[in-house]
Amino acid sequence: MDFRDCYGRDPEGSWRAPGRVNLIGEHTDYNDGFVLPFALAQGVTVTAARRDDGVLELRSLQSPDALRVTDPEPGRVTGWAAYAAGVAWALRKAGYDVGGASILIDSDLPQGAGLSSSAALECAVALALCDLYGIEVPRPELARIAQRAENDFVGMPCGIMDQSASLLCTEGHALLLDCRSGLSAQVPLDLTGLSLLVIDTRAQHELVDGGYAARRAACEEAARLLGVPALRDVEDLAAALRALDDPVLRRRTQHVVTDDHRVQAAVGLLRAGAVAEVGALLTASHLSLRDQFEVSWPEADVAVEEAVRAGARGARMVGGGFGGSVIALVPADRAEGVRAAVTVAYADRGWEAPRFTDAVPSAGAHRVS
Ligand code: GAF
Repeated sequence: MDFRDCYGRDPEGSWRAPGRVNLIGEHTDYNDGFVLPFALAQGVTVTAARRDDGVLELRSLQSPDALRVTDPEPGRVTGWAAYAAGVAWALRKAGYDVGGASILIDSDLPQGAGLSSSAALECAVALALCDLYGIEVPRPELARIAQRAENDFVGMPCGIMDQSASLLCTEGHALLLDCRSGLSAQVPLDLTGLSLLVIDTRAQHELVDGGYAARRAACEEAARLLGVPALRDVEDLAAALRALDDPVLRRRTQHVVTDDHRVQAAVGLLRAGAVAEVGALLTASHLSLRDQFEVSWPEADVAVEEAVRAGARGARMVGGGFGGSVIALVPADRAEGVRAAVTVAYADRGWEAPRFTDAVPSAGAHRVS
């Protein structure tokens, strides 16, 4: 089925926005900290044409639903369509006069695998609407508009990482983003001799359901008690941990502050060409996410453990947690062994077989035709 089959006319163009893997710096974005994601080759493609009646028509090759949204308002649109309609709403709220459109969505990103399929959808729609209506929005601002769609229209209190990764990443690089200032730098990610294996643990994640929001609220409460604007501002971790009475808030703070440090350390190693050395930081980040931030899940812990046992230089869960994917940094000649070890460990436990993809640091969102 193509655009013509759906809408009986030709499209005006196609736009593609990638999913992401975050190399390191998890749950640091909404603490005004640092992240280091890169864009995947997999993503969401939107094919679209303007409509002159303001209506948004939405179809997806991954869903049987056909939706017509006449007046996008929070709460009125649910499911996958809310991410697309939310972007039109957020663009209009930001003062950009985007009109209606017929939109066909296609994706080769697994949903719920923690690879940011929602942000990819938002960013592809955002680019399409801006281009169709001849509106130029700087990409960092477009990322904030897409984030607003997710925060205020979908109701998921995410940070700015995923939308920034989808819009700002470049091929062969990771994106060092300062989530407070919005300043970013491209950091070369040369994987020669290494494989960055994405292991879809097949435990689906659902971030709208409360665990993510609870983590965010705990971080904000810790910052408030410590008298700093955000956990990024904690300079003396030991003193901060002594000052917090609540052991849960102490654990959350410890994770955020140390993961911010790990981002800086990883950037130093990448810039020095010591990519394999980043592995140890990945595993340290995973243990922190498991034990201090408490967002890991059994399939991720087993994947990390088995990958490292089979020769990965390091591995960790990626994204918000509670399900999704793990990445493992593996010498190329050990990649087969790692896949086999994780597959056997899952089979032994009676779990659904994991899926593997080699991550290739790819281009950010762009017009395709
Ligand atoms: C999810 C969110 F959408 C991001 O903003 C980020 O907080 C991430 O979880 C955790 O690092 O992907």
